[in-house]
This record gives sequence, structure tokens and C-alpha cells, in this order.
Amino acid sequence: STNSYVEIENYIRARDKHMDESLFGIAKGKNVIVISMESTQNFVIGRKINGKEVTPFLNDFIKESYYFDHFYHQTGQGKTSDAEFIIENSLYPLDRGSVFFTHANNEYMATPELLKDYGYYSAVFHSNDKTFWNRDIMYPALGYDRFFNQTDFTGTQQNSVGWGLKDKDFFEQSIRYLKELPQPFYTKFLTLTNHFPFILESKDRYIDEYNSESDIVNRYFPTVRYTDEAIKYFVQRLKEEGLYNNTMIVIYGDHYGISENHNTAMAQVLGKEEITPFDTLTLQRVPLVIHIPGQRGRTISKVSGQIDVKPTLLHLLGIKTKDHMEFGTDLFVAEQEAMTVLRDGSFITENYAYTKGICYNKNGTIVDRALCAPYAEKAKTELSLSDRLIYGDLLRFDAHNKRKTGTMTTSFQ
Ligand code: GP9
Ligand code: MN
Repeated sequence: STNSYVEIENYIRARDKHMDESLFGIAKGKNVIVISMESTQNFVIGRKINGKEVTPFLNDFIKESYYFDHFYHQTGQGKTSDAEFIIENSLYPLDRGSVFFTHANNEYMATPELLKDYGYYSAVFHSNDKTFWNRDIMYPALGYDRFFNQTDFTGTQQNSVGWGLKDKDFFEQSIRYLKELPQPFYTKFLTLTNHFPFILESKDRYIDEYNSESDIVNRYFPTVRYTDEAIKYFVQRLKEEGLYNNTMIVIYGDHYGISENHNTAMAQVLGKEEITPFDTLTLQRVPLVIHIPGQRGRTISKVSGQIDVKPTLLHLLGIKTKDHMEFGTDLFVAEQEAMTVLRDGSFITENYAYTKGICYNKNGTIVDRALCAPYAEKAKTELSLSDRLIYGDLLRFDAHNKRKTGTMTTSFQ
């Protein structure tokens, strides 16, 4: 009801919402390319396996980008689709199921929708069937103008693996569409090759498999390495097409790739005796890289999550977010009490971490649960307010949505 909406609005408005004035608008009017890296966890960044870098391209690219090394995925059962949802709405995904399936008819005020007012054209590129995760229905609700899906690409046995094109072929075939789009554009590219169970022909392997008791972990590194190479190729093509200098590139890992079933192998990879719940929590970090042409590189270690991407991007594009109904905060603003809540109720603050009922200090030492209690309360509140917004379709009461006129596309052909 409207009452619920007002209550949640008051909660959100009561929080201090800051932005870094010096960065506000530094990417104003630029194209945006967001790349979702399938199943890519942050521990691969800078890591060598058998003496070889797993992500040589990203390791270099990070040096000229903003790189967030304490950035967590916050996905639930909706996996890739949850990550997409969080990144573009700054809301939490649902406690169960995929919000892409269960609430595709809601009103939202997602990034592509908001950017329409600033003359942006928006498109998603993904070489899987358009109905997967209900994307053909959800994308119009997020404001997308176009979804380049499986039917827009040419898939053969040679150029495909798993659900779609290999990432390199995917980027290669996408470029011709991308360069024809109206500018400025906001686009999202969903990679796929590094998907469980990480199958890759030997001719596509730039590094050897790892050697542990888990074939999944062993195969993970060559497929991550392959996606790294595919993104390198894409960036090269953007340069050749003259798009690079006018485009902000945002790269994020969607969710974990290696589950807790592979803890023994992961302990070997990380050189640890065992993987504790604290380690598992830390393994939920995924990379976030923001590249704006001409900027100096900087690594930012603030505790953060996917929910923070939307306000951050909008601020970089010179768009204020003060009135937005969202739970994230600008990644560039140093906060005393930064806190990131994962969908299962685990959370990380600058000083503490809480998971599976255990309270840790930031070094991973178990401490008195009372130290985590105040944050646990806040974590619960955040998740439940976000759930209420979605279950009640309350964003229909948002001023921006009430203003909206005209007809909306309800599904893509
Ligand atoms: C499928 C791709 C991968 O289209 O998004 O799905 P996932 O299993 O990671 O959610
Ligand atoms: Mn995924």
C-alpha cells in the first residue's frame, strides 16, 4: 500500500546519501558498456596457476581503472539474473526464486529506464535463448530498448559451448550491432563460457588445468582465462571502431563459480589448511572494474557490493540519485559504517563479518556475537524492506514512475 511505500521511503531518505563531488559527472554523456563476467570470483585476480596469470588482461586493465577489491556479490537463487537485477536497481534480489521470473510485471526505475531521460539508448547482448531467466519479459520492465539474443547470433558447433557462443565469438558478432546503435548508449554484455561445469576445448585453453582433487576447480582456471582473453579482444575491437575513448567500461563478476563442495581443492589453491565460514564469505568477493578513458588507476578497498553500482554509475554520468528508492551507496564515498549485506543475511562491515551465526573481526578471528548484533538487526531490516518493495510492487508509487507517460513495451519479439 501507499503507507508501506511511505514507510520505506522514510527509511531510505533518513540515510545520509553522499556523493564524491570531484567525480560527479566525469563520464557525463559517455557510452556505457557493462560486462557481466560469468562466475568470476575476485580470488582469480592477480593469481598465478602453474606459474601463469589467470587474468593477464584484467590485471593490466585494472592499473588504469578504478578497481574495487572488497566488492561482494549479493545474489540468491536467481544467479546471473539476480546480479543483473541488483546492479541496475540497487535493490536486493528476493529471498527465494528469481525476481526476473516472479516480479517481471512490477514497476521499476532501473538504470536503462532512468537514462532514457538523458537521451540514452539501451541494449543487452547475450547469446542464450531470450526466454532464459524470463529476460524477454523482464528487460522491457527495466527500460531496455533492445535485446540481442540467440536469434541475433550465428551459432555453430565450432563457435559454441554450453548455452551459447564462446565469449570471443560472442563479442566478435556483437560489435557489428554495437557500432550501429544510437549514441550515447547504455549496453550490457553477459558472458557465458565460464559457466559451470567449465567445459572448454583444449585449443581454446591459454593455460593448463589446475591439479587438485576437484575437476571443477581444475577446469575453472582455463575458462576464466579464456573470458579474460575474450574481453581483451573486445576492448581491442572497441579501439579499432573508435568507440573506446567515448565509453565507460564496467566489468563485474556475477556470483561465485566454485561452491563449498570444493573446499578441499580451494584450500589447496589458497594455500590454507582449511576453508572456514569466514573464508567462504571472503570468497564471495567478485571483481568490479570501472574504466573511464583518461583516468588514473586506483584500487579502492571499501567494503561494498553489487547494490552500490547503480548510484555510483549515475553519479559518474552526472545524474543525482538523492531521490531514488534504492539501498546502495556511492562506491567512491568513504563511509564510517560501510556495510554490505548478502542475500543469506551474512554481512561484512569495516570491522566485523557475520556468517552462519558466527561473528568475526576483520582478520577472521571469532569474536563475541554481541559485537555483530547491532549490524545484524540493520541487515535484517534492509533485506525485509527491499523484499516488501518488490512483493508489493511499491515502486509504482514512486514519483518517477507516476510521472511516466505513454505505453511501455511489454515483451520483445
Ligand atoms: C544463462 C546465463 C547463466 O543465460 O545467464 O546463468 P546462471 O546459471 O549463471 O544464472
Ligand atoms: Mn551466472
